Amino acid sequence: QWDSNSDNGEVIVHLFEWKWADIAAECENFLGPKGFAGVQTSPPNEYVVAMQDVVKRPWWERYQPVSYKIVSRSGDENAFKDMVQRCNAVGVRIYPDAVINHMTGGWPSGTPGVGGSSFDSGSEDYPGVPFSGFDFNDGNCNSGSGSIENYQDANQVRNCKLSGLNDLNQGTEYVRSMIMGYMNHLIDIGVAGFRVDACKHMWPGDLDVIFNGLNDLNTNYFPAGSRPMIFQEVIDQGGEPVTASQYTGLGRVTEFKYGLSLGSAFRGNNKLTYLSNFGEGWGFLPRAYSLVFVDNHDNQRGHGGGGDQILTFRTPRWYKMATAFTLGWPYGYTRIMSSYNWPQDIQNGHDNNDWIGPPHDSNYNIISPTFGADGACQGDWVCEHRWRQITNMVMFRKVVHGTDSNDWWDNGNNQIAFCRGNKGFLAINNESYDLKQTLQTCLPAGTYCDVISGNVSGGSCTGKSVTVGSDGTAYIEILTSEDDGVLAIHAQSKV
Ligand code: QV4
Ligand code: CA
Repeated sequence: QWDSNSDNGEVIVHLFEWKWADIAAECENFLGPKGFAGVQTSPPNEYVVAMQDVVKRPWWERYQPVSYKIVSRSGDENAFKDMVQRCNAVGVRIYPDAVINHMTGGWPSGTPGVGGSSFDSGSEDYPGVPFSGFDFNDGNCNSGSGSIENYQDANQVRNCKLSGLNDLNQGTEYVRSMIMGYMNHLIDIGVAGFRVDACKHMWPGDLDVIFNGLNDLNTNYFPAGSRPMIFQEVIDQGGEPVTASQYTGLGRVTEFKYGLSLGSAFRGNNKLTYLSNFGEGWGFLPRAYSLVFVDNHDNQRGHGGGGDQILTFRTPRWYKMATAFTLGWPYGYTRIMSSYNWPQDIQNGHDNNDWIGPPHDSNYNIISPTFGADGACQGDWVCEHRWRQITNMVMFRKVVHGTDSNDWWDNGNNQIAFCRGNKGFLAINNESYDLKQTLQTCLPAGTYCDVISGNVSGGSCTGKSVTVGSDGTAYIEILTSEDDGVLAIHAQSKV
């Protein structure tokens, strides 16, 4: 359950709020050829249609399930099946976001599900599953409000409502069977695993039963006996009784300390020289159990863990440097965020527009991404995964697969470089002055294209090139005047 079930590299892209038909096309046109292992999708199940006076169709409506029917603004079950088939066909796996801790928060009676199902949040009645009041944790929650009030109390964290969301009791056979039924339906369609939402708020023992009750993967796409990859969302920044390591025996766990530490370092609040042992040496989870990322859909908008250190597409230079380091560095299974832009309205450190949903038409239908001649997304789709500096580092990670880091160099401050076996070399300059050094690249002699400043095209480099001598050293330049403070070469960027 820790293995990705993909052999197309080691990077998952979170195509946040993308429609299934658009993901299918992206797998074929881009992700397969560029070495992406898979896609984390938004929750495919039915959720509440959130229409309030100001907050209309927020992205977070998808985290309030109404039923486990495969119907959403991303498409219906047939569209989902088509996406899974087409992505698997080009080696790109699908990992849906499974929201199984809870159902909706409080909504006026008559509020519909996006697929038309009715529900009543007050009586915890969800006929679309069906779930009734017997299936929720009200009797097991010891807080006054029924919501989580004290994160120092592990019982509250699991048995009380997260932000007022009706909290399912995964301790009963019936609730387990409905959740397993939903996840097995997706497994039988052909998914490779799941991002599991809010695992911190469910008992590890219950999750163990649920995950062990999942089917082996569909043998039309995977070897017999393949188990779903599980990556559990657990925000653990230390100081709480609920910890990430309580979940590592069940599957991979999100390592939120990673993006926070990296954001702090690239913002200049820590020295890059200290990244030489980034990973277990910093108290992070063992790399075999960790899922790492620079930002995610929550903390890029101030939700969840991370605060103001998190780097996002809004700080592009640092973001590309941190992403290049993440994809170049051997620690953890990597996920990159693919976002949409929205107009922030920061008041007292809080974005009042943090709820704004994906690009949509006048009927709130999500609009499809469109692409310019250079392959970049247009309009409000940001598509970080299509930024050359990020795309090419995804391929870097695929090329250096199986190697560790070696031959670390730094200037004692914010210039660093390291090799990946004899397959790749990465250098970063986050100083206010140029990097001009002869460094060990560990690569065989020859001329290599820098995949950050350009591509390999027709036997030549559209960006910078690096000439490696017979001793593996090369003259490396990263000028502060250049677009990006990174240089990367690898075995497949040789001309
Ligand atoms: C409001 C009040 C509550 C009140 C409740 C009463 O804030 O105090 O009790 O009304 O009904 C939305 C609104 C939120 C509202 C809630 C319930 O933003 O104001 O509560 O709905 O109606 C996303 C958003 C939340 C959103 C939620 C459900 O971030 O703002 O809440 O979806 O729509 C912790 C968890 C971690 C979690 C993180 C955000 O440990 O697991 O908080 N991250 C995951 C997802 C995240 C999602 C959820 C969990 C919930 O990544 O996107 O929250 O599924 O750290
Ligand atoms: Ca719970």
